Amino acid sequence: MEHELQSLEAEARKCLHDLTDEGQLEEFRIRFLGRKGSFSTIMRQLGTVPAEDRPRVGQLANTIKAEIEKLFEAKKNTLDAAISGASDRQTPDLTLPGRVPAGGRLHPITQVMRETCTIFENLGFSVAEGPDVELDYYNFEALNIPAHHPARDMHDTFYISDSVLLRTHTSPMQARIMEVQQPPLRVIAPGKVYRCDSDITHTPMFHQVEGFLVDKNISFADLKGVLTVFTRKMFEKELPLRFRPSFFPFTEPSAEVDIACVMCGGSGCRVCKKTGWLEILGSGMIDPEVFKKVGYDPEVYSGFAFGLGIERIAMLKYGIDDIRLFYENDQRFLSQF
Ligand code: 2NL
Repeated sequence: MEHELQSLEAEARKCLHDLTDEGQLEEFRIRFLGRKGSFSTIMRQLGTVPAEDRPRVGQLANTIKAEIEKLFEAKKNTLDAAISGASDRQTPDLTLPGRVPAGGRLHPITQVMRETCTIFENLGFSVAEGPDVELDYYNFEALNIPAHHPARDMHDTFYISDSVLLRTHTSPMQARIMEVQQPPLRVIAPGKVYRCDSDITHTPMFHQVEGFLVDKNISFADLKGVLTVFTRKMFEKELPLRFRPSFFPFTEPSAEVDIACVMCGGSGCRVCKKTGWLEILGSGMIDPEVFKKVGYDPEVYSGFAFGLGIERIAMLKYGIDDIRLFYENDQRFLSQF
């Protein structure tokens, strides 16, 4: 019996050492330590051992069983640790669909702004940016709009002090450039402008690109050529154009430029108010008074200038009827561009 106990111990040790998963561990427990397991079976036979040997054999059986139980617990702990460690570094499931990262994109106004600048840069214009907070002088005086001139009313100006304001257009930058550079010049000034006005076609801040070209012998034909190229590139088709007489204090003669309605093609609809035309920008030949203020001789130089609203171009290009959509930052709107 002692011999049997010792070989059982050796076998249990070997099995415990070799087993590698929880299933085998459970099989081991049932086989050696369970109620019908090897140790229980031997213990039940203790009665057949001669009485004088019984205490010694019984003690040996208890010691061996306790030892195997201790080894069993230790093995169980190492297996548990190995399993929880393994679940932390499971191999990736390569059959799962990938997660699409949320991609950002440029705001539609930024897109149209950049597109506008690129078209003019390709025509040889350079880009100049200036301050949003301007002097009254450059915003009005230098552009032939003296104090109390009725044109000041049209601008709904935000004043910061008597002589400082938020620019109402980007032409002040162009007056600054003409002051310090001599013709020939081809410059556009993109940027934010501010007017105290708010409804479905006006926001208190919007974006403009204004441009001018000054050289000897510049005529209205040059203005028509440059603006025709611009509209055709921007709207990606050979749209009919119309130059309609207008008035700006800094240009003479002045013209507003219309394109055939992008919605109805010219037959008349709600968007073009049944006229068949959409106004897209203002332009004209630079007034000799502006040249005199910056020290150019109007007898030598002539030039044209224009100003366009980026929001207006974007609304026409994409068929948007409320300017405020650009500034609500609704992802459902923005993700369409
Ligand atoms: C409009 C009209 C215009 C200009 C802007 C300009 C600049 C200089 C000299 C003369 Cl430096 N003119 N800019 C000229 C005509 C029209 O804008 O309706 N803009 C949205």
